[in-house]
Amino acid sequence: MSEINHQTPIAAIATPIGEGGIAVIRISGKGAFDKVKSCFRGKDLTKADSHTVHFGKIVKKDGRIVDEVLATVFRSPKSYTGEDTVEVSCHGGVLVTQSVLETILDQDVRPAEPGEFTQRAFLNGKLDLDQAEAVADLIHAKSIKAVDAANQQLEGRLGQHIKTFRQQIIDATAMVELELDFIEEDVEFANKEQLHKLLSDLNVEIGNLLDTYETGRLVKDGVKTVFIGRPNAGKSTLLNTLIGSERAIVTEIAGTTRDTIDADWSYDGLLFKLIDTAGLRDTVDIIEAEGVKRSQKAFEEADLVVYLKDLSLPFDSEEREEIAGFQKRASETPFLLIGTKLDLKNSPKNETPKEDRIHYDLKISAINNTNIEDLKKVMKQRALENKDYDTSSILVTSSRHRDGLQKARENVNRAIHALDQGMTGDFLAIDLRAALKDLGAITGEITNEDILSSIFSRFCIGK
Ligand SMILES: Nc1nc2c(ncn2[C@@H]2O[C@H](COP(=O)(O)OP(=O)(O)OP(=O)(O)O)[C@@H](O)[C@H]2O)c(=O)[nH]1
Ligand SMILES: [Mg+2]
Repeated sequence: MSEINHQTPIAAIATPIGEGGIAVIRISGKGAFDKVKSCFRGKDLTKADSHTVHFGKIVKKDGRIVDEVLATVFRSPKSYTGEDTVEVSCHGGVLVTQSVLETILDQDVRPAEPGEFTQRAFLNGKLDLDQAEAVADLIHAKSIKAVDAANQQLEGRLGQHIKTFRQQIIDATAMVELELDFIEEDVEFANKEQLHKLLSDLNVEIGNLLDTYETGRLVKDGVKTVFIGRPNAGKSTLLNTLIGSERAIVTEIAGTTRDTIDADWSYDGLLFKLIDTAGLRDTVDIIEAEGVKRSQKAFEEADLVVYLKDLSLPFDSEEREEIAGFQKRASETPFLLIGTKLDLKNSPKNETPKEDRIHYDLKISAINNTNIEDLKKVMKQRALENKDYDTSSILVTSSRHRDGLQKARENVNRAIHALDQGMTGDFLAIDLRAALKDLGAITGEITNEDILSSIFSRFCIGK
């Protein structure tokens, strides 16, 4: 554990603003106990043991009582930030909470910036940078799988991998330096093969971790799923069926949905960001045309495209081509072709003509709830297709971590190349040192103000 740096005291409301049973105000920093003591009528908090709770009253300078509270004392270094910390639990009204905070701030305490408590925890060595980021991920998580992934990172599982990689690079550097010591005598790498193997293995291991990013991204951010198809195909009806509420307007008029409509939907622990779009067709209506443009943009960014085709109607001239285009691109953007209104299709007068036979991934009726459960399964399967997905394995979920790993791998590859080319050890050492830096940036062993402020500004105030 690094030495605790006791900074000026800061305070913030740590619970959401709103009415609730209780709210918590957190105070951390140098002299935190003294500061709270000056407005707390109850036990002398400067004398209280760590991890003890004390009943008392928060009082203004003029003696007016603001609220009855419980104050929990955490003595440095055994606190979230590593500093002396008090958590004041007061009644959870908006005004009362604000008044308690203001009374504490009146004691020469500064309001905390977003994420400042966690930033102090990081600076005091309580958390690695990737663990601090996991705290934000955990708070923002919108699905159980995202919670799992954040918890793994918070436990330090990613950090462990990175530390192992760093150690391997340090070992490789030691071999290179051994060679450098003998450079005058023109000694070849005695253990060139061993070094080569070490670096190649490392290259593969970093690659394996990098491969988890595609899944990690989907787990953390959700699967951007775009419903497209002709007007009236049943896109909005399906969105409403999945989320179980009438989010999108449904009518029998083709061209009902004009703008893209988003809705979050969780299935089997995975978040889907559903996007209902304006039906694709040529139109002279300016508003509808803008909607069609937005639909096109939505599917360019999609993680999963679900094309809905009304089974009761024949294909129009361009529809088959359009579908074939999506199918061709399916290795880049997973695609599902779903036949809709199966209930109508089943009636004899709506028999599909033979030439319209095409392979559907599934046929559904949103109105009769036919095959909707299968559709949910298929959506999840297709979204995570070809992606190693094992809940127990560590996932890289952040683009910052992916970038760091990618750079490290490039530098390791450069070192391998230099070795193959018979270059001298000093060249290799440069590449290896660079790789070490790239990995160190992930866990925060090497960092700078810009990185820290961009990471901690994502946090809410009070965390
Ligand atoms: N019989 C039957 N009708 C359906 C089904 N799904 C949707 N419909 C009807 O089809 C019509 C169009 O449905 P929408 O969900 O608005 O279609 P859309 O694709 O969103 O249409 P636009 O917004 O115009 O692009 C409505 O009258 C729905 O009630 C279904 O499974 N069976
Ligand atoms: Mg619609």
